[in-house]
Amino acid sequence: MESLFLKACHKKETDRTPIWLMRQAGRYQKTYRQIRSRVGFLELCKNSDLAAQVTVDAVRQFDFDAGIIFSDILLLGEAMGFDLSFGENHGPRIGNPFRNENDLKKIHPVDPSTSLSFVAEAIKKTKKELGPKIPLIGFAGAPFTLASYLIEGGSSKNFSNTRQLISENPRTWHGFIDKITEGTIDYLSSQIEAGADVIQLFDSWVGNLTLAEYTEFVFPSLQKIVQSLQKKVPLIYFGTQTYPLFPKIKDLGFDVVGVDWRISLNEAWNVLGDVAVQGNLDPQVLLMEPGEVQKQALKILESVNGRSGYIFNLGHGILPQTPEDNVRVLVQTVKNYEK
Ligand code: 1CP
Repeated sequence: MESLFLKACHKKETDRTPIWLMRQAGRYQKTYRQIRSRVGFLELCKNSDLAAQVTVDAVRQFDFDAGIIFSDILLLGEAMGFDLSFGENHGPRIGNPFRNENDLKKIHPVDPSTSLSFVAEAIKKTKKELGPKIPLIGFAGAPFTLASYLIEGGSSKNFSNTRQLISENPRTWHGFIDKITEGTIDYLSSQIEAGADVIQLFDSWVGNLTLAEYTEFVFPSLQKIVQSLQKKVPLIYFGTQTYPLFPKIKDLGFDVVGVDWRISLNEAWNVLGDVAVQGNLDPQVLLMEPGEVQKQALKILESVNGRSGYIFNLGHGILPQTPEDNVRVLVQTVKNYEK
């Protein structure tokens, strides 16, 4: 029988709302921090036994309706020849950021069966552990968001180097994003082959672009990805601050679109039309009293008003300081809510 989560991706009716959370396997969890005290982050991603364990731990400890494979969007960048590191307490660093046309020649073609084989292995192991009832989400960064890390050399506030490349050297930008897109399609295909039931594309920072920039410099790469993977498994597109881009996002044909907390689900549906939607609890709410967590979750569920094609999630990743018990309260609230 099809799981609740897959039914919701397909906009079918469900008895209750499915729930999983972004960054559900991570630093807010005691068991995760214990593993990370022994093993570096990249080492953890590349050890398929441990990556599977971390994925499954989150599902079991909190009773989520879906798992997401433990990995990171930057690993594809590493497979393309970028020098990736994660220091303690800081995000990704790229030792050889993308600068100009010359760097295009240095990019390695991606063969996921060799340079990223640990991801497919982790997916197979995780699927075996989770069994047929809990679907597993595979993922990659969307081309713009991955490119932004590879150009900026790490996290960024204003994406100034990336936007400069786009505006001053569009040919090089297109050359770069085309290579990322090709690698992403092969990488995601290998995840589907290994057993991923759904694919989520993370475009976390694309909301920094104008609609015109998005349309000309990002949209075609997403179209290619959707066209290549569509109909194999449901595809979810996640971004933040993307409301102004919704009129274009709508045309891409993703099965599910992520919504952050800056707009309501009904405002999102009004623009997106008849598509499944995922979101949109503010991750900050999980730092509040359990009663407030419950109240805010119910407010969202009531606004959905039983509409099919809704997946409960946060508007962005769970914050590391989130109390585990609040996550349990949230899951119970969503599961007990009668549509
Ligand atoms: O010290 C640690 O343990 C590292 C913290 C961490 C974790 C737990 C990083 C570094 N990545 C991850 C795992 C991860 N990353 C997952 C699987 C876990 C899960 O969701 O359950 C996923 C799906 C990602 C995806 C990811 N990585 C995104 C897109 C989603 C989002 O949150 O916007 C992004 C932007 C990254 C980059 C990244 N990796 C890690 C950090 C701290 C960051 C963000 C840095 C920044 O803010 O720019």
